Amino acid sequence: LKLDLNLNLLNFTFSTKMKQLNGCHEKLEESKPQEKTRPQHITVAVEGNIGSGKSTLLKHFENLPYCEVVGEPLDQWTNLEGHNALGLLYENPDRWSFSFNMYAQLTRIDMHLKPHTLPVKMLERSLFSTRYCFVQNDYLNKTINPFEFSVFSQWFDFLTSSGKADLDLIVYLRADPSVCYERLRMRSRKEEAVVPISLIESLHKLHDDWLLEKKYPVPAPVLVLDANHDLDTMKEVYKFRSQEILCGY
Ligand code: D5M
Ligand code: MG
Repeated sequence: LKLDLNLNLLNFTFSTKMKQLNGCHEKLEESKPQEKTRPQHITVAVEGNIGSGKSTLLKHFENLPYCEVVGEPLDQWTNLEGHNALGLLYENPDRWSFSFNMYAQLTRIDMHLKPHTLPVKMLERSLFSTRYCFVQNDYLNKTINPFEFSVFSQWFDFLTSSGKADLDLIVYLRADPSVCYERLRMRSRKEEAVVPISLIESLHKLHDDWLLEKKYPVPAPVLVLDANHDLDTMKEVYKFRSQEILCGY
């Protein structure tokens, strides 16, 4: 009986030790560093006011071997079968805001649908800023009427509900309206000669409402970068923060 009890005790101690060891093993498994999982295809939208420096950021990243840049289709906006849509918009916003934005929306879904050839696709703005910044501004200013706003919004809902316009990250270049306005004047694009600072101020507020205050749906995490610095400093910022901007690439 004594031998039997001793054997049972030995058995119990052994199995308890084994359980403890297994537990340890499980804990070790848990603490093993996880394989980095990042999606094969990333889409980053660069958002920001007119003159916030989006093109400079895109230029910085466009030569990397794993990043392709899709710029705003200004050529299409200034020459649609001979019509200068952007020029008309700024000449007479009451008359042309709806037409311009319906066309802008078409060219934007085209940017979103462009197939990836490299792991990271970087867009200059998106369907979302057209809706939550530009069209929202037109609606508030009454350069788009409620009927036009409904038509635009139903197209927007249709285009974004497919999941084809999904984003992985929004990089928000945030600069003071006075800085943006100065840059806009320096680049002297002929269509923009009539842009008043009040438009830059309204767009600044709408970008903040959307991307900081989240007053409208924000489709991806937002990385906010202070874009008030001069060109050389901004290039240093992009170098220093490129991993964050490219979602780990
Ligand atoms: O410049 C893009 C130009 O196009 C600038 O003048 C603003 C204008 N733009 C862009 N999207 C819209 C929409 N949806 N409505 C009205 N105007 C627009 P950049 O500064 O390079 O973004
Ligand atoms: Mg630009």
